[in-house]
Amino acid sequence: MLGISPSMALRFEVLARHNRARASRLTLPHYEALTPLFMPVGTQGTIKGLTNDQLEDLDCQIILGNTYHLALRPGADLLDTIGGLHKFMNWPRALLTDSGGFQMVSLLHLADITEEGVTFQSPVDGKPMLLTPEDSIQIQNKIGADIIMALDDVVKTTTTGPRVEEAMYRTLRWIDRCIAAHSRPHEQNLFGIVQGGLDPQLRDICLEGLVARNLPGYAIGGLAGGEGKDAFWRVVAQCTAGLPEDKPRYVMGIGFPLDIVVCTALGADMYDCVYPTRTARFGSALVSEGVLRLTHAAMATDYRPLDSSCTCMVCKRYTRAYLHTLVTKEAMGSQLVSYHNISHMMQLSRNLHSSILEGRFPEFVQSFLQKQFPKGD
Ligand code: PRF
Ligand code: ZN
Repeated sequence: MLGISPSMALRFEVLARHNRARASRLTLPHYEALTPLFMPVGTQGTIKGLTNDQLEDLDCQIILGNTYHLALRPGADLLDTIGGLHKFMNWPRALLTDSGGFQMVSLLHLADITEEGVTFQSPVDGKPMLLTPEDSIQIQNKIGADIIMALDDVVKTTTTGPRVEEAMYRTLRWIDRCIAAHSRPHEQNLFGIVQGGLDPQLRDICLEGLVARNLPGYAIGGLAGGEGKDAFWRVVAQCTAGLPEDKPRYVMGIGFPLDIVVCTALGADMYDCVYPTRTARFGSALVSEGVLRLTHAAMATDYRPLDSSCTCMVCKRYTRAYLHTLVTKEAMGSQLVSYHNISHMMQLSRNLHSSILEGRFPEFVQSFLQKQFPKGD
């Protein structure tokens, strides 16, 4: 055991390492999770197309909710009254909620950020509304997730100039408002989010500021927004190097298997993305070789399973040809491909964990890359 966090709501034990990669046990109030870990996203308190039983069968350990969506429906006070989102959706394992600002800015083009908070037009009645760091934390305290995220000022990674610096300093000012507003530090873990765009100096200032606050965990934000892979990996490498060894590190919005493998090699532990379920609804299955387009005409007469190396319920029972006739037409098509895709992501998480634990991480990465990029493609 290389490190145990002093926080009462979280214990983080690094079980094994290979260079910067770690295999860990993350003990949260509702679940003991193993990392590296992909966390499926359920904005409205549901992972689209999957039941809680299926999520448990698939070994999902932490699932995501979103403050902005849950505050609109069913509403924070209703969740508070019935004892939180765990009870409302009857999910016994861990939950994580994002703070809402990023979703508002990326979903609502009318959102605007000021020092006070994020202002936006209500999608219900069009009235202007404001989400402050205090509001976000208060709502997340009512939702009751195991991990809650600070409200951050996020700019697109392709943004340059003084706006990037402003957003980073504002994120640092807001973290203190979030910490002060957090009323349940012994039941819920507040993670800070490192911003600073692609600028190493800004990232360093943010890292230093957040690490000084001694939070139970840290996220790396502001990535996966259209920047090049080299820039993305450079920022992740800088952030993981600057974050404490004995705290979990979460790269937000990352869901391509290749990115998860690379970020894990760089020392990250947790990931989330809508990609596996969203791409399923558009007819794409994640397989060992990459992505299988089920809408392709050739699939109509392909009687193999989605992935011959997958042992999931969908691969045991259904053919590509059958799924080809369902996808993009029948709800069941999206549901079955989502099931397989989440199974694929959880299998990837387990493979990363066990290969680090068993001292064969380089071999795992090599075989992963060989399948995805055969013969130097
Ligand atoms: N901040 C928050 N949520 C996020 C991100 C972020 O930077 C990203 C990465 N762009 C995904 N989700 N709060
Ligand atoms: Zn499968």
